[in-house]
Amino acid sequence: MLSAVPMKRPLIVVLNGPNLNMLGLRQPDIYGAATLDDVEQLCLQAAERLDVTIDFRQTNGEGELVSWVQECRGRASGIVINPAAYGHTSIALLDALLAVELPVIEVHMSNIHRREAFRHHTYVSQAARGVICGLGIRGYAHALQAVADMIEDEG
Ligand code: CA2
Repeated sequence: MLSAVPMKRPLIVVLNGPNLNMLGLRQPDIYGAATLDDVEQLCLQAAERLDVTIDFRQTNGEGELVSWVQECRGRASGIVINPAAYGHTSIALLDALLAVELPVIEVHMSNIHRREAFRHHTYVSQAARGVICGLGIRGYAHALQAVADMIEDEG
């Protein structure tokens, strides 16, 4: 008799860049009142619905962010990243995301196109399958849905 073997859930790594640990503590007019812990809870709830596992992390260090992206190779099935200011400045982060060859969705809570001109361009977008901005913390849940769909579609 064949017994059902439970399928291993795909891993999606959710990466957060510099200063996002301050979420909810300063500038609620731009970023809202939710803290980064609230964002993690929202992502965990979305992950349950989507039947995926997430690894949710934040760092202020560019090198650490690059290393975490590199570690995704062979371990994760996709990446959701809010690179924060490094999105606008870091070619190193872009190179790491291109090298890892995984589906990437970039998230910004604010609508970066309605803000200062220096926020309109992001290097990370060149490695991303899609970019979500302006939807607040809900953008993370939409990004997880998009990556989960890509993993399912592409086997
Ligand atoms: O809208 C976003 O999610 C951003 O990635 C947030 C970054 C900003 O540099 C990007 O242009 C857009 C800033 C993250 C810092 O977040 C703070 C939150 C509260 C208080 C201070 C900073």
